Amino acid sequence: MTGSDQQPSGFETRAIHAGQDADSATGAVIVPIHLATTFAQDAVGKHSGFEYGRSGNPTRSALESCVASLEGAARGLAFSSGMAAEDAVLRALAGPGDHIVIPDDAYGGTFRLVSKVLAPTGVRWSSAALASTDALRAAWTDATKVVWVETPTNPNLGIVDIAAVAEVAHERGAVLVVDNTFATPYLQRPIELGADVVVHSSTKYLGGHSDVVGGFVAVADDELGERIGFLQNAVGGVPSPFDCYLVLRGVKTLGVRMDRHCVNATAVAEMLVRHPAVARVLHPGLASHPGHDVAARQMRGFGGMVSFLAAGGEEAALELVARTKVFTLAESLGAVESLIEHPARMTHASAEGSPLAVDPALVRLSVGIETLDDLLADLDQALSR
Ligand code: P1T
Repeated sequence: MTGSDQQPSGFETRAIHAGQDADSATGAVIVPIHLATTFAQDAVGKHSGFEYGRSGNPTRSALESCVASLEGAARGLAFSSGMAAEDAVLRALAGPGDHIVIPDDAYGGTFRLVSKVLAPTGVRWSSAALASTDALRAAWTDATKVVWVETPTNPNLGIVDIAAVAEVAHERGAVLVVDNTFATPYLQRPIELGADVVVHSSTKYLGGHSDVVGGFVAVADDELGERIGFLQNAVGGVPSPFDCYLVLRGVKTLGVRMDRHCVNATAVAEMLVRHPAVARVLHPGLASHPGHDVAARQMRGFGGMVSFLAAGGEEAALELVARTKVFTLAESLGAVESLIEHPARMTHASAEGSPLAVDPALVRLSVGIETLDDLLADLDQALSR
């Protein structure tokens, strides 16, 4: 699969080949890390498509084509972090006086961006339990321009019906943005379900190895892509060529990694349900999860994240997250190794005291792809003391 005239169609094939033709100069089968910051022009404005490294870079272009293809998007834009991607999207879509609806359990960084960075510039916002379109309708104002959805949500693993929210947003002229970080395009493709924009923290499953911070925006519409691309070039939140290479390499194995994440997470969730030290397990794969049916409909698998409430409350949660050995106590998620964390004090500390504050008994697991028995034994020993 070397010629660009061949159009690979399967997901895993596109993950490995889309945007990644063999290098025309050398035949190298892997996209080179192009470090050049500037590109020679034959005459003024006559060039290969690349002029200056902030505006565009061949390694970045390969990543952008690949992930845009996986998301079924018209255009993809790689960013230096998930937050830089979110910032560019929201600035392109909402200005002073405009109103944004965010989930009532959004990622803490999204909440901080909206409430502490955009709100002081005059952007208005409210949070709503987006699992219900009634709650979305109730939050609506005449100035609502953007609906921001995460599904599954971080860290409560709530599920939002993307197609239902898209219908409400579109009948009222707003844009639907879906943060697809937890699901990845392997498990869920929001644009096919009606979303206008998809964002990622590619630091997570896309990169997949805890060795790169990155963000991604995929848009259904070229015109919106132009606006976000203009802002990216004007502001400069671009990823380095090496970071693009790392994400591109990670994406090649996304499908096989997600399959294993899903298998391991399901087994972990089932084990936790039976454990007396656990009060409640949050995982969309459990039939008892309120979003299970919607997740089964719009996702190909239920993902690698599992959260639970420690029966002994905050103190028990803080103790057990320090006791695991295979699960490393650390922020972030979505990589091959298993991580455990305490959202109220770690990833979601910025939401403390707000309507988005997280239950202090909550523990979040990013279930990795290690040997399942080792993961189960590790959690059991941490919970059983
Ligand atoms: O960390 P960064 O690459 O800037 O991405 C921000 C972000 C956006 N969206 C979601 C759903 C996220 O989970 C994140 C980052 N989250 C963590 C670091 C975390 O541990 O939850």
